[in-house]
Amino acid sequence: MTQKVLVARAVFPQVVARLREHFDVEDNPQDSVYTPAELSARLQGKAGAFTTGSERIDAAVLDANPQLRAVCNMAVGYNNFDVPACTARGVLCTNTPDVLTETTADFGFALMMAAARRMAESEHALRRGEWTKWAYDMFTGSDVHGATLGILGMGRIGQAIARRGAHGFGMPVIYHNRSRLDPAVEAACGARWVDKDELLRTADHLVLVLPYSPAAHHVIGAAELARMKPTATLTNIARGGIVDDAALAQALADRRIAAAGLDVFENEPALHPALLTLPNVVLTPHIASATVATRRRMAELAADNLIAALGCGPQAGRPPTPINPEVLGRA
Ligand code: 8YV
Repeated sequence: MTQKVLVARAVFPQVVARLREHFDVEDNPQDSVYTPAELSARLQGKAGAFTTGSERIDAAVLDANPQLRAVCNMAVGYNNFDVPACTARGVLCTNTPDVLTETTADFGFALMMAAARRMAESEHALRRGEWTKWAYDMFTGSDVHGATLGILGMGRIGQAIARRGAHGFGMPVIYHNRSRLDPAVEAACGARWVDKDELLRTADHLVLVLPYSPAAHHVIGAAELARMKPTATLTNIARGGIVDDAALAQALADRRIAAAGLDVFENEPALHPALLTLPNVVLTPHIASATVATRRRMAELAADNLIAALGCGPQAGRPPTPINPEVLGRA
């Protein structure tokens, strides 16, 4: 009998059509955002799910759906999966690394530059008709070239941002990560490991690229913001929850740091109301991976994973990017 799968959100019709070649697909062309209870109900009878990074797959969902074999995110982040709970039940989890690295790094760099050079703030003023004359101090920001770039979290995307800074903009690059990179990789990125305190105190532009985990919750809060330079910028393209948004809004209001660029938020799509009123923050709606080509590559890779994980297609049993490969081959 054909296996059933759920596509939890609207995605490229061509990708849904590919899944239909292998599975009985319940898709979501209306793009409803399911509550946890709705998600669990829609997973009834499904062997697999194509998810997009925000659908929580935890012990309760798994126990209500013991037939589930694979959950495949169209996202590199996978904090929506309780991976140990999935592994304990033999459920394969997959994500979409690599295909979005350069696109996401481009966006992180652009957001950092937009914050440093006050692009959103000045554009809003222009649209309000406030540009009446040139002034020597009109929207003066801080330089990016030659400034010290700090990166917290030095995985694939962090390294891609480091390369842009070091090789494109002549920036000294410092980073902090639980583990130091291999010296050859450090050299290729032009980056130097420092402890977190030095990172906070030294960076002119700090970019957050670490994965979310409970241990990463509020790693940037009031105490950390207080250690940054008053001229510094903070950019977050990682996950909401890594930054204490209320503390950041206060630091921006008090000009304890100069500016921020935020693509992710604690309770997105809701924002901390203070952020919306502040001039010195550039706000974007979680779009760092959003180019047509990259979103298509992410969707195709998530589909490749789902097809292979459920024993179909040319890579049957060998999904390309498993998170918990130890479940593969279990009966
Ligand atoms: C996604 C992301 O757009 O890949 C990630 O982890 O945050 C973004 O690229 C988002 O998760 C929805 O798929």
